[in-house]
Amino acid sequence: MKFYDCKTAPSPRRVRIFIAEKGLDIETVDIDMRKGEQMSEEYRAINPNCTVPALVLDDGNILQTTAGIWAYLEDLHPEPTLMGATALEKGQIADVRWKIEFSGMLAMAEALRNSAAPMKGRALPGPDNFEQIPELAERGKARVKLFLDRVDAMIGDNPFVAGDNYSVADIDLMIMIDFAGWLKMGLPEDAGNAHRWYEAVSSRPSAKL
Ligand SMILES: N[C@@H](CCC(=O)N[C@@H](CS)C(=O)NCC(=O)O)C(=O)O
Repeated sequence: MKFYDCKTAPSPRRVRIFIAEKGLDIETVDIDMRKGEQMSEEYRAINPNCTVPALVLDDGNILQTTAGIWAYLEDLHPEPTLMGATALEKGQIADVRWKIEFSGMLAMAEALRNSAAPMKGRALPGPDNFEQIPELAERGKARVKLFLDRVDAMIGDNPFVAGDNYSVADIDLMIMIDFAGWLKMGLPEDAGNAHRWYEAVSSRPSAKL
């Protein structure tokens, strides 16, 4: 297998952390997005979406999203479970993940990609170019703030965001919060549950990756 990573981007970090939590050793190739390597002909042959991560399997099949790579590796290496052990846990983790992805990560991408100078003309990832829309940046920032204000209630008294066990939902939420730091946004100071949870997940060795 060959994992196409990018050390500076949030989505491939989700896969790096997952691989580390599983204790796997997978050959890794770094795609330098600052040099536009995700747009190269060579990489388009691997992932025509021009996005990282991607995972090339030994039989030549290629997985082209975080969710696809996670699902495949979880099935191949069920322990430690990161996507739920029971039917209910699997469903709950998928529910929480989608909320984090939609209201957190996509809102943050909307805010950043529509305002950052290096992303001028590249307001969406992928093979097609789109201009920035400043109003979307403002809407994105407002959505990120609402999301961050709600993390404390999402965690509540639970050790982890989807319940009793560490899961891909924790990976997503930690990465979303770190990603929000790019716009100097963060958890409210008085969000005690959220800070307790963040300290626990970000002190895991995998979080340093
Ligand atoms: N949901 C997709 C998102 C992939 C994605 O958008 N990756 C970003 C990096 S975080 C990317 O490749 N961007 C390419 C670009 O900006 O041109 C996944 O998780 O695989």
